[in-house]
Amino acid sequence: MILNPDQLNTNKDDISIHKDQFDNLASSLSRQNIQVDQIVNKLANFQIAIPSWALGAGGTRFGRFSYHGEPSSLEQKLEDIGVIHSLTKSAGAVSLHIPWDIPKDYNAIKELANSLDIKFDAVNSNTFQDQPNAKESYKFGSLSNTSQAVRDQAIAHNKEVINIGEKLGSKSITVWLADGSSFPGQSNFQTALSHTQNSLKDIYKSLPNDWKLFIEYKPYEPYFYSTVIQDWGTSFMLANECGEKAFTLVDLGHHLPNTNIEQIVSTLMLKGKLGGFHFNDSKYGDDDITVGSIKPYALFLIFNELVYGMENNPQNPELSWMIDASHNLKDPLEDLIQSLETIQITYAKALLVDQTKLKQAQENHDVSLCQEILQNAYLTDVRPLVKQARLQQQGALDPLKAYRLLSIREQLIKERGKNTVATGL
Ligand code: LRH
Ligand code: MN
Ligand code: MN
Repeated sequence: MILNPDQLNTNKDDISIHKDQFDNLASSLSRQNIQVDQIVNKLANFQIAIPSWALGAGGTRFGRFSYHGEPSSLEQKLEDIGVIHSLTKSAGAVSLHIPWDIPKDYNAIKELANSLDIKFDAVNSNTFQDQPNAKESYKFGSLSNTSQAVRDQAIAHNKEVINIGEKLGSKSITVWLADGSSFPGQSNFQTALSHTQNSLKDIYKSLPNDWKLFIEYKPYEPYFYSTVIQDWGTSFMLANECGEKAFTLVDLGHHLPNTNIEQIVSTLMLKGKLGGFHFNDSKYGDDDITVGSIKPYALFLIFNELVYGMENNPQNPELSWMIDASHNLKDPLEDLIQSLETIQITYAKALLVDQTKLKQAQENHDVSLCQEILQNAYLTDVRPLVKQARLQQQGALDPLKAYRLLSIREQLIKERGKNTVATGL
């Protein structure tokens, strides 16, 4: 189903109340010397990639429950992203996981993406599952495996993913390794790390000049005693040894409880080594639930550092933003709309932080004022700014409401049927 912009006149009922709310907020912010237009433009330009694996209902390791009308091909996944993008105007990119979503007809896929205003963001390799007919098994690791044959297969796969991405116009590859061990003594830490470093260097050699390599870390899962790339420090070290086109990727769910993620973000940006970002939220581990559903203030503090870095760290490249969330209870499209909304809201709040005042308060060691400045931004209801950014681009004032009013899921079920299964996790 391809959404026609005419179908978007769901804004009619809400436009006058929005205008009032926007004018009120804009005049109060202008009195604080905040450039409202600039913030609205930044919000309009902020695009977040949707991963191809988040469009079907995700599972748990105990079961997978299908959601009616799920996309069963890459084309249908792109159409779903097209729907979210027409409503939110903030999902103008897709991130493919290979081999879950290998295009069959590259030109047709590129044309479809283009017609939906969707770009190809980072491509993701997968050496955490064995593929049918694969010669070697990743049961005991991939890039870190003690067997040269397994490492070679995993390296070749990553090079193939780069080739696929090149044909689509992607400019980066994300490597996440499940490699690790579940029992003490199972693996030699130094050997595993050295193999991983050498394998990454080999992949890096095949990286086109205008590409980036993102190295994702995660402390545990699927293995429960050790993970080879367990934390940002390990990723940073590996990226440094690879070279200037290699960067660390931060996934919000990949930290032990209470880790100060905003400080990690800040350090990486200072060093020019933060390349990509995966949004989600969690209460316990890598829960991959809707962005901002559990710790919205923590997300704000992280965004505050991201905004600071984007404004003060020209040494850091533009970031690749992606939502890495999927689960099995909500309509996946509604869930993504909610995540996108929270990301935009939180970005807007971070843009309100008065950096000059904050710096002054920090220099005066006025701790209470520092906290007040952050709280003041966080407690401002910025939804009219986010709506205004969407309105400017002919998006929906309230994307979730529009999604329901337009009966999109019902139409998808009519088109695709009830018993559909998407590829992915
Ligand atoms: C690993 C991860 C990584 C994978 C995705 C499916 O937990 O965050 O980014 O590619 O999930
Ligand atoms: Mn991730
Ligand atoms: Mn994850």
